[in-house]
Amino acid sequence: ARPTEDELQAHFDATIAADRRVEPRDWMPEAYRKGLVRQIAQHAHSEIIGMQPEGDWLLAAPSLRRKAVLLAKVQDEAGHGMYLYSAAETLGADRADLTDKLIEGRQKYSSIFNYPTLTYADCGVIGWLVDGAAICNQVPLCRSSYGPYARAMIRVCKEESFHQRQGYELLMTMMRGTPEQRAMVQDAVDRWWWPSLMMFGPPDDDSPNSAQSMAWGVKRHSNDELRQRYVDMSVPQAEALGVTLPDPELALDPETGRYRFGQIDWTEFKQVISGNGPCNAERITRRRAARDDNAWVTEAATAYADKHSA
Ligand code: FAQ
Repeated sequence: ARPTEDELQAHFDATIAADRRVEPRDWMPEAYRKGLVRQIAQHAHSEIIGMQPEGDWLLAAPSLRRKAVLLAKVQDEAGHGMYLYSAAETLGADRADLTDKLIEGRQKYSSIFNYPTLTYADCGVIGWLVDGAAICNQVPLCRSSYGPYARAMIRVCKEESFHQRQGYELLMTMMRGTPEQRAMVQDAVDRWWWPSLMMFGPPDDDSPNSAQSMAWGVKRHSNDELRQRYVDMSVPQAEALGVTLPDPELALDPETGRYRFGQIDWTEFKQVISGNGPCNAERITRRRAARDDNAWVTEAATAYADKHSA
């Protein structure tokens, strides 16, 4: 006899309760599937849109070595995006459809990629702070309840760790340079610090998806918990680098051993995620052009595959 809906639900609940992985062929509640597609698609879109801020410096990186490093990093981001779209496909999503939703503003991507890269130091700061925040957020996702997503995160996190070190190394080099170079690093830190804190999402009491996502073991820690870990991790790194984080309220709390920090500008965050950040329009315009200008490649590849399977 085929299992009833109740039996399927009970099996799913038992899988989650025992901390085993849910796999593509397993039965899962529709809301679990939908929630995962939402998060994984948003994550994939972030990787793809995230190629643009650093990509803007590919032709202007100051040496052949720096250019090769940056090119490799940006290519890794494309790879992460492809990997994540594949994970979304195991849930029945269609990649072209997800891309259309991104371009039409029906799916989000990380707020952080809506800020401009004004100087080359921004590339170093993206590696250090943005990849640093990404790691902090994604390491726990390696234990996410959905198998394909969790496994994708293992490789992605290894590469992000490498990205973070290349950013930090770039900044260390600039900090050993001229006063102008050091000022450039400090300026980039001043502009990226607060947006990097927003990457972790709204505060816990204003995070509509958190409770269900954590009950299902998709997310393992709350937004505020991961943000706090990130602050605690970044302060000593800033000291070692010799830069000041732009927050006068940042101070070690002797009782908890954690850093207290100032108020995040949630109005700015809401503006950015609703499409009104400094670079939202530019990012989407470019993504749309890439889709449209390269449609012939997809068409040719599809025609070739059809011919071979015929
Ligand atoms: N930006 O209820 P919650 C990278 C949305 S790293 C934009 O708390 P949730 C690597 C949220 O989707 C960046 N939107 O949501 C790289 C929801 O809207 P919805 C990507 C945000 O899902 C480095 C609403 O606000 N990483 O790309 C943001 O429980 C360097 C309410 O929020 C990931 O995506 C935001 N910052 O928690 C690449 C990690 N925060 O969908 C290139 C996986 C929240 O209901 C260069 N994702 N929203 O319309 C996650 O861990 C979670 O989805 C959170 C949000 C923590 C981002």
